[in-house]
Amino acid sequence: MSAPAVAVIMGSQSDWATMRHATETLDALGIAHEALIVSAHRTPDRLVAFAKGARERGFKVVIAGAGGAAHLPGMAASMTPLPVFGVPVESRALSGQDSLLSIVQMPAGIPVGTLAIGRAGAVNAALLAASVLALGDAPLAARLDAWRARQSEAVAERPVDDAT
Ligand code: RP5
Repeated sequence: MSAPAVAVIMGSQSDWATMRHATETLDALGIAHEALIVSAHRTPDRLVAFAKGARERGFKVVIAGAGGAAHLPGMAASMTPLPVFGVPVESRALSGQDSLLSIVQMPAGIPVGTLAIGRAGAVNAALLAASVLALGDAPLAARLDAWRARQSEAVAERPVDDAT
């Protein structure tokens, strides 16, 4: 694979169980990526260094997952012109509603494309990143089309008993 096009950052090791679904989806599409723990409040200097240097390092898209008072995606977006997709991680206290609201409610001027809470959001963040990258990458566009076709083919026409 070539240099990583997507950075998958997360606020804590505890976010990895959710964010690994983003990296697995990127793997399935053959998109080079790098996963990093970058905490907005525990490692603020690491966040500044990452976000300010992300474009120069060659990243094209940033996926940022965090839970609770989830300021990581918004802070990252404030320091990079790259598209930032935010994944609200399901929190123990409020089931991720705190994460969702703190990521989605960005004031006008600094956008964060916010996905669903948890695994669905992580998978869809990767698919959105793929869509963005596919605009300038015909082979990737073909892989994404094939991925979606396989997904459609996997859906049975009729329900069956005891399907898991
Ligand atoms: C946030 O706090 C992280 O994104 C994580 O979702 C949450 C809890 O972190 P830990 O206490 O599990 O490290 O910064």
